[in-house]
Amino acid sequence: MVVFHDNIDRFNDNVDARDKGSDVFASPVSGPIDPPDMTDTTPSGKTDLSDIPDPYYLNKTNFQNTPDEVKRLLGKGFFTPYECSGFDCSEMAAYIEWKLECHNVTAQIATKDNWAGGYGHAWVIVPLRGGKHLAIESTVSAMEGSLGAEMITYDPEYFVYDHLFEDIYEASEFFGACEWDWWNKLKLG
Ligand SMILES: [Ca+2]
Repeated sequence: MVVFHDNIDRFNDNVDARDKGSDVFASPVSGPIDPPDMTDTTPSGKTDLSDIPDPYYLNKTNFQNTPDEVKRLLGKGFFTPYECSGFDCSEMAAYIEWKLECHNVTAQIATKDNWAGGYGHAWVIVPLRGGKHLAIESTVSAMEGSLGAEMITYDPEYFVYDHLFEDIYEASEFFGACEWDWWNKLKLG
């Protein structure tokens, strides 16, 4: 539990520290970590949502659905390095969707099965005031030496997706919580 909170704090280190006091997060279900069965992303048929911490979405300082406010929330990006099939695009997208929603910014998780080279991809879409949208490519800041890289994009390819999930529950119903469980994969050091 302590380690988990430490991880959350560390994750948010680049963000306004005034929010730290409200990082009350229920402990994830304890027990063995899910076996790394990430090569197959097809739904298993049975959906277990009990792995999602409850409560999941927290009430933090309100931000607005504007590019500037989203940028403030994103900060410099991820300190936790990208790890294929461990902490990758889906965990990052889920984390960003969680963070934005906790600050009252509506966000959705988009996925595409055949993004590039046949790989699946996940990212975040934020509806803005006035009907426009921005997309967040969460992986760009996690590559070595790219901390602070611009994650917000308006590239049209980010608005073509196979699925658009409103929240972690919808995304987990479809792909299983293990695809999104950033809360299990934050590492110290
Ligand atoms: Ca959402």
